[in-house]
Amino acid sequence: MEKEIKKKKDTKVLDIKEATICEATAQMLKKAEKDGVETAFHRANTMKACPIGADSACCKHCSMGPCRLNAKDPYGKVGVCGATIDTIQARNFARMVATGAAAHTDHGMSMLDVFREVVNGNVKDYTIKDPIKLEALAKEIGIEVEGRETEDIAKDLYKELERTYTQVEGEIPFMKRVPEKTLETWRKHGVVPRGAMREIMEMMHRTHMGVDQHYENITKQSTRTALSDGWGGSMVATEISDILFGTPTPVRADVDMGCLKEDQVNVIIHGHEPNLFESMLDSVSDPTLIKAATDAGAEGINLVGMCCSGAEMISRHGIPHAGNFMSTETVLITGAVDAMGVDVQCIKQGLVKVAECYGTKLFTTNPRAHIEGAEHIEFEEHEPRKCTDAIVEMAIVRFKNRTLPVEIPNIKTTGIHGFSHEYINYMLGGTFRGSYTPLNDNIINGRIRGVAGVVGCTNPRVKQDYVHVELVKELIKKDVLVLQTGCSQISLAKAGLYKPEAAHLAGSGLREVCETVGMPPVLGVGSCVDNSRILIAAAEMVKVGGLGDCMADLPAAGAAPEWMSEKAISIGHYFVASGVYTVFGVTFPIVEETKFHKHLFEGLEEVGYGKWGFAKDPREMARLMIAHIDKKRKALGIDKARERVLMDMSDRRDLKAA
Ligand code: SF4
Ligand code: MSK
Repeated sequence: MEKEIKKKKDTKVLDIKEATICEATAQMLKKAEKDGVETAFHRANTMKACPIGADSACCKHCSMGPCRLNAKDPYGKVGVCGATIDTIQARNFARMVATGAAAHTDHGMSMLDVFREVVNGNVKDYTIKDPIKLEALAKEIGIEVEGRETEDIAKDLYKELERTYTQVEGEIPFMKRVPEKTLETWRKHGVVPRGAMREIMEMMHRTHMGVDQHYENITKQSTRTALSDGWGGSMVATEISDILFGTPTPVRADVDMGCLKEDQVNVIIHGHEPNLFESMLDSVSDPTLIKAATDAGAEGINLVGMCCSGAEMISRHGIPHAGNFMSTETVLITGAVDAMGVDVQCIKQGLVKVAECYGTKLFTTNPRAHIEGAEHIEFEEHEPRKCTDAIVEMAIVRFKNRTLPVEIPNIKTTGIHGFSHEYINYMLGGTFRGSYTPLNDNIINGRIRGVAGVVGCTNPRVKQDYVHVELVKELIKKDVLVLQTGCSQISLAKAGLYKPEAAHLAGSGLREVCETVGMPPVLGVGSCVDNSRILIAAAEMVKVGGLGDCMADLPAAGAAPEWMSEKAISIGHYFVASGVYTVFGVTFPIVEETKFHKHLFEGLEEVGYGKWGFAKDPREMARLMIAHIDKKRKALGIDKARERVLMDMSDRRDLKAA
């Protein structure tokens, strides 16, 4: 039964207009205040961020400390052991990279575990949905495929990809995808990743008290670790999920809280690993469970996604999506959610209390992630339906016993999602000559100014969705094609930019391309591990030719304007290491004008990588990104708009030479 909701009197008043531009979330925040329910928005409003922590000017790596340095006078003192501000910041940054990389690579390992069990015939509930991709991927990383059975190729693929984690010495398989000159830079600097387990282990060792105490050397290992995520664990997660569950193709889908249905049993899946959600899709389609729902008086079972679990499922199956990270508590305030199943990453502990207030059943499912106060039903891939059926059954019971009034914001937006890099290839080049050539041509002729990846979380320290939306609007207005993942994708989808008609918001060049191809100016490519799709797309642009020899030459930039997680730092750093100028918003965990700051924001670019940037304001962020894109256009000699010409490889080579 629902716990009695008591009004809290001590909450500092939250200015809802300043908290979010998501109307559904705002409506639910008003209801929360009426109901006396607290959310992360309220807690962020009353909890002042620790200024020393925000600057990363403290260290608690040993019990001689914790040591606090002064961000206003960074070289005025050192830690008890003598560690300088640069060592302390670089170590803290490195540990964020290591944790973020661990999260993505462990997610990828889970997908690989499922794949192995499917291939060995031990898991029957999942199958290989995309054997064409399996074969193409195997071939790409050097596995013989001619005349062989899919099962045999799959076994070899498993063994090969396992090296992404366990390889002690030598390069991991996906290094074969990296443009030659980019790989050369990494080899020169000694940062080509070995297996992620080794890189993360070494990173943790080197940041122990009294080990690596030179910020440049620490950053070198941060780079290697981040690359073992982006071109390793995350890429495995994306590719194996596509092979098992299908490679996304464009699909029309709804987003926002209006996806909930008052007269149906509403089940939300939130987290990251797609296997839980895929099994839930089977459960909600089971005639026995549908009958149980109708017997309980419901019109049916309504399955909805949130956060990155939702981003995976909207891309692959067009499953409706109720909202991003900062809406996961507020969606429960509707009273319409009968069960929420969660797995790993970005799951607020605060969900327990909100769920309790509205009688929503909250279930943890992953052995890695229990939450005190939530019921745990372990998800086991050998018998996945046991867990997901049980969640649906309990959701039906909750539906039957609903007592509190339900209030669902009548807001939802339709858009097109599911632009895998394979589909972008096909969309631009056609079935028989799928290629990124038309994209490169349109960049060379100036219709498209460049490409931006806008990704990452939402964060209650900034107005939810606002920075994402304003930044992307500004970029497309200036003819920059935007690729998106994760919570950022949902921000823009809610704002209506995933409709092809949103092309009218783009500059004339980008608009023309969008209208010709029939695509929106903003392409959603999936969840946060699917940032690997952006890496693959960028690598493909280099390989097609005409835009330089390495990823650092591309007129491209990245941003995570409302980031909050350590995974975002790992993502940011693997983009920087791959050659991309990457701008973060909210706050940056470094004291400005230190040597470490200079190293990340300038030094890395000087030796062939990309570089970090920071801006809070979306227009300033867009300005920085566009200035960088223009700088790269100039270096390529394509800074003047050209008439569209058909180019062959030798034209492209001439262009490079010019
Ligand atoms: Fe302080 Fe050094 Fe220990 Fe860190 S490692 S807590 S700086 S003494
Ligand atoms: S869920 S990491 S809040 S994108 Fe991937 Fe969203 Fe950021 Fe989590």
